[in-house]
Amino acid sequence: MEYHSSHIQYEWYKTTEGRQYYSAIVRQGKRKIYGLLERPVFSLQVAMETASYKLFITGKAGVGKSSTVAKLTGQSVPTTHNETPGIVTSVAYWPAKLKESGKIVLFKLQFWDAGENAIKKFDHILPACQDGASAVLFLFSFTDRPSFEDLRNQMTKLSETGASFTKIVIGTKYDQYSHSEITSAELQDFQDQWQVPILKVKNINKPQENDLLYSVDNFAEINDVAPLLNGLVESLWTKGKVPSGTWRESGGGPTGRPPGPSRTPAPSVDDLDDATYV
Ligand SMILES: Nc1nc2c(ncn2[C@@H]2O[C@H](COP(=O)(O)OP(=O)(O)OP(=O)(O)O)[C@@H](O)[C@H]2O)c(=O)[nH]1
Ligand SMILES: [Mg+2]
Repeated sequence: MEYHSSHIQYEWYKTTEGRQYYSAIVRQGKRKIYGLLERPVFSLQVAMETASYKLFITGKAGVGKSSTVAKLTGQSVPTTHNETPGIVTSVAYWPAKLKESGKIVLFKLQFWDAGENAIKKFDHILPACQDGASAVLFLFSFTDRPSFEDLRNQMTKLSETGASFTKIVIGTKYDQYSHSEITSAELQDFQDQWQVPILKVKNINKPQENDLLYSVDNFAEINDVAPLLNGLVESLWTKGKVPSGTWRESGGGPTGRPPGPSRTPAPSVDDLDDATYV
């Protein structure tokens, strides 16, 4: 999951210190669900920076956008495809410890999920999702080769609008990788060419026989989702820290646009510099 040098301590969630923080966002083995205006309450008397991101999820119908958001926010994953009729926003909080400074940052991830058919049907949906977004999550499915082949088009098209989003790619249905026609060499080529990590997700609900495990291990879900969320916040934080213009797509990516401050809106849309005392 780690890509190049990492800024996040990937194993921190397993430590005693980390668990003190993660215990604020779980209850009986499941993550707490937060409304847009809610935030976790930590019992520790520490200053913590909050880094907020608006993330727009895109990808063709049925690729697993709503399922991925459910997984990332701790909600139960839909087992059937119910087309998302408009825009659904939801929030995940994720504390992470930075490697270099040892600082603990509370990541607030606000996901904007719109059904692919709703985007085609209603003109206002796409601009609403893109407006003020820090990053776009491009989803493809490991069981749908055309969804992978179309990534290049989608990413080029978005870059041509002049918008300065961080780009992150997530492959869904990784649990069915044995049925995938996408080779690991192709994934590697794509990562190298676009200089973006490809995160992988298995949007499956916990098996019934694990109920007992979840009821006795308060961190069962944290353990399950930590590699994905750490990978995501790593990409967001890293892109935000790269000086404007030094990060660019190589190969098939668009290169015509001059580098400039608008290149890097991340890491935060609003309150990165807030010192939040909790
Ligand atoms: N096995 C498996 N199934 C998945 C995974 N992710 C999504 N699915 C299934 O794929 C189907 C479609 O998922 P959705 O999340 O509703 O798709 P969507 O991209 O939101 O679709 P639209 O809202 O129509 O644009 C559902 O039946 C999910 O259960 C995964 O990682 N593994
Ligand atoms: Mg959906």
